[in-house]
Amino acid sequence: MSFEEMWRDLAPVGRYDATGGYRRYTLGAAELECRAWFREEAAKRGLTLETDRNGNLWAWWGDPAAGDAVVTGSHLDSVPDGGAFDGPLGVVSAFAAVDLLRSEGFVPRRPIAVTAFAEEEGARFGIACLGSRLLAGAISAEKAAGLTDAAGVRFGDVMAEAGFDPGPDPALMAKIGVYIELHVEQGRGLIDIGRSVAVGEAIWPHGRWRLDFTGEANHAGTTRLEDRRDPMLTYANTVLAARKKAAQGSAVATIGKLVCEPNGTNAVPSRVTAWLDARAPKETDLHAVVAEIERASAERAARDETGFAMVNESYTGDTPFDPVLRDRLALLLNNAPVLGTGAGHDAGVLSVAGVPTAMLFVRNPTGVSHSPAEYAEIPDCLEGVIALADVLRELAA
Ligand code: HGY
Ligand code: MN
Ligand code: MN
Repeated sequence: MSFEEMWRDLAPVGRYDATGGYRRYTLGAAELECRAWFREEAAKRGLTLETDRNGNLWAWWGDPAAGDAVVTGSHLDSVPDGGAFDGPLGVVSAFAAVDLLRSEGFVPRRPIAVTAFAEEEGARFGIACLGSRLLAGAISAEKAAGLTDAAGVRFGDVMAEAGFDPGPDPALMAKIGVYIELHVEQGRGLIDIGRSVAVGEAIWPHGRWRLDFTGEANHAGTTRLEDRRDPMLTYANTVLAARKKAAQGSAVATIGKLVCEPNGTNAVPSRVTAWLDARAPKETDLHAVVAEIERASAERAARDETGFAMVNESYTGDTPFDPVLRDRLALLLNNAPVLGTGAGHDAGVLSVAGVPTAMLFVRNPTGVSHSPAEYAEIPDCLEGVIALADVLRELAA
């Protein structure tokens, strides 16, 4: 099966040996190599490659102008030190499913496209699913252009240099009849029910908030404790409050990224910037927990005489997948289990934009993701390819 050959080709690209994690950041060297890999795979199959204005990659089987396409894919970018499967499994499986259909002599009645969306993780420019949000008009080109990476480089400049002109693409959106995203399962579910493939139910409401803590830089040795305005103290309390409020409020909250300025061992910081990732099965719970975290932080900032501000950077409400499509695929796939997920996906963005969308999850024995330890067994991955081929055959016949 072509899956294993593609998997082997892609595995070393952007892998950071010291951690075993992947560092594939949009339009960085490793991700450009992933793009070259996608182009080669498309060319090998005689698929027509299209790179849209937002840097999303499309490999067409059939004439896209016919419309009502069956589109399937995922993303090739990673979180810092992410695993091998989150994203690439969906893209490799899509190419392998096309191979399987072709080996049977299947001729699709609708165009089929394999896709890879840009900046799904938001690891470089901070907003997840940036490529699909731009495509769907869910974020303005102006707002996206101003996003900056850790070095302060603007998304607008990087994209212009690469020859892209980010913005909504309603004509391309109109060509998508249905979108199917196969993805490695994130979280434990399938291993406990002894199945290798699940169908997606919905994506939890989730969002990202930037937290700005400001204080007064001072000497670590000569400044009395009572004279300090230390933003690190307020920040530290916010981390503890986030965990406590999430636990009390049926949500999850994570602070996994922070920037400390000036970041000196012997200096009380002047500013700490951190990012809150909060999610919950119920939208009302999510809003309540985020409000609680904001209140607790503001109270602590008053005590510490520091400044505190919280800015919502991205938000996705409750995102159910198309229920008719969901049930049709579950039935088709031998009564596959139907599982919700706390992970965001381009499929969620397209679903919110009105595209009938479904997800397939491939068993992850430990459930671990966004980590070098993320894995799926190859036999399960091959089951996923067969399931995806069954779905494409059903939808494009
Ligand atoms: O953050 C997420 O849920 C996804 O992996 N981008
Ligand atoms: Mn991810
Ligand atoms: Mn993903």
